[in-house]
Amino acid sequence: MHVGVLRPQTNTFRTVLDLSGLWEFRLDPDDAGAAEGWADGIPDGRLIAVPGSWNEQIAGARDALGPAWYETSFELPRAWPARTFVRFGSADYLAEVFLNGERLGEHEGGQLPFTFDLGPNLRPGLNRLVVRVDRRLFPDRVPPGGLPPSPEYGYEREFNPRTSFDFFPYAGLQRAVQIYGVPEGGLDRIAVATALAGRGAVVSASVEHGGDALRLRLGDVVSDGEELRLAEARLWSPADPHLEPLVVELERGGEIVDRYLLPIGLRSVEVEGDRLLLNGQPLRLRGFGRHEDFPVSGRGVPNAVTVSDLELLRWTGANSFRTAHYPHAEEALDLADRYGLLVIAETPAVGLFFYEPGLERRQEIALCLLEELIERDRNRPSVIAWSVANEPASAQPGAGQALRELLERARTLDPSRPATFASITPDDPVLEHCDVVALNRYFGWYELPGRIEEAASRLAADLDAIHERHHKPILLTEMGADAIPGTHADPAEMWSEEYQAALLDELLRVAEERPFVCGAHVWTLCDFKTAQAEHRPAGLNFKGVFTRDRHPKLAAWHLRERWKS
Ligand code: BDP
Repeated sequence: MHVGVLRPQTNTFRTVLDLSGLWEFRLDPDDAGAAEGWADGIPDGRLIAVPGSWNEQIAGARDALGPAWYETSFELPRAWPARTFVRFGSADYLAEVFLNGERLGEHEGGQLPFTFDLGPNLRPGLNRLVVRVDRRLFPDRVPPGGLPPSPEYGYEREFNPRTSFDFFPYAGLQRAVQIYGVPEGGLDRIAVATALAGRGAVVSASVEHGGDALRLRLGDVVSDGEELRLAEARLWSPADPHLEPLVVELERGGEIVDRYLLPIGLRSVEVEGDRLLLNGQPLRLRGFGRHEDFPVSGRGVPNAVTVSDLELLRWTGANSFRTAHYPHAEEALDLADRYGLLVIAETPAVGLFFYEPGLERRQEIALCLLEELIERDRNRPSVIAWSVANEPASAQPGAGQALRELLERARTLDPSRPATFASITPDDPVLEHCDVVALNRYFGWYELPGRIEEAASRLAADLDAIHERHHKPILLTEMGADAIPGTHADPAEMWSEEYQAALLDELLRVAEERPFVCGAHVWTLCDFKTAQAEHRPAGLNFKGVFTRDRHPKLAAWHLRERWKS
């Protein structure tokens, strides 16, 4: 398997064939498919849309977590580049891939792309691609699951299916599957670093390739080699999200043999004392934690939903979001780059706990997924920080070492961005290892339910104490209240739209009054599906300020009023 090869694009040297459409599909609840030879073709399949989760497409399959098998076939056109790969945008959770009956390999972890070289197994004419996807919940997976609720496992609520996280474990091929062709010895990996220098900027591209000379172009500026200097730089920022089309060209024997177009943004992110700076100016993030979730398509949200979500986010006046609790579709980040939205990019490591079973393996996978995320998103100006985990059980013995390892790995792989994790642990001992302190706080909901004023004072005291101790910028990564759409109460009462709006008003005021709070994210943009639990009416988390079908609740209007004016 290849990680980190370039996202496919079509140009004179490269070609993409998108396999989105209807595939053959069959659930395999007895896990008998491998022994019965389904890798060579699925008997008695039915049709399913790819991309998309299988849980709501297939009647009765809501809680089926696999394994399940997918099959399609494709034929390459005559004019096709020398080397051929398949790329899966996201297979949740474990995918085993077969081409014409030959096993190409497997990939573990949802929401991150992976590729296989099809070379030796390709045939003229039709090629059959079969994928086995397994989304069962086990303690040694990331995120973990399959355990009874217990403080040791970091989760005390009973869900069915047994997730140790608060979102539905949608399964399947949830993003595009693409066949793509690239030239022999072409560009393989591009990692761009930008540094501002006076009025100008230096763009350095670290490139893996099989050619003998490299050329970078940015508009009229051309440079041979891996570095390009701009005398005047127009910076990327939320106010002016200016993207520069960096063209990387590869030469061999005096001829251009490959080319890649990468839109980049010139900007800097730094932590200075208790401030988070973008291009030297203090940032105040306002926005949301966002899930990828929609009826029927599940976690495989169509691009139309991605566009609409980011439109809604901008409608409220937000300037940022966190990709909770896993990497979001590349199209979401394309939009963020274009619109100047600031992104905290999170790995799939939600619900980490630091006891057996599965301890060592979870850590290995978490490190691996972090690496894959950074590889995928490192060239994006919108991404301003890495979140290596959400709500790990950071008070447990061993947590400090494991989380430090994740944070340090992020900084080693990418020294240009702060690293953090979203913490729920009171007096979290690991915060000192984060560049920015990120806090999830549920005052006024799980703690101090129904008590808006006390919730605001508690938040104020908590923020001041943490600032006093750590002297770092603090980002509130989550706060909120469930509001069942259409539920009203005066005086405001839990579960009503009034309560959600009033609580957010108060908590945001507390955050805004503190200059060391570099931002606040409301949990969450839209209502989303969860596994079944006594605290999740209708199998939904209602903390969205928009409904699951994307209509504004009262809180959305309040936020718009606050953030737009
Ligand atoms: C936080 C989690 C988030 C949940 C939220 C909630 O980070 O995934 O959805 O609580 O309970 O603790 O609504």
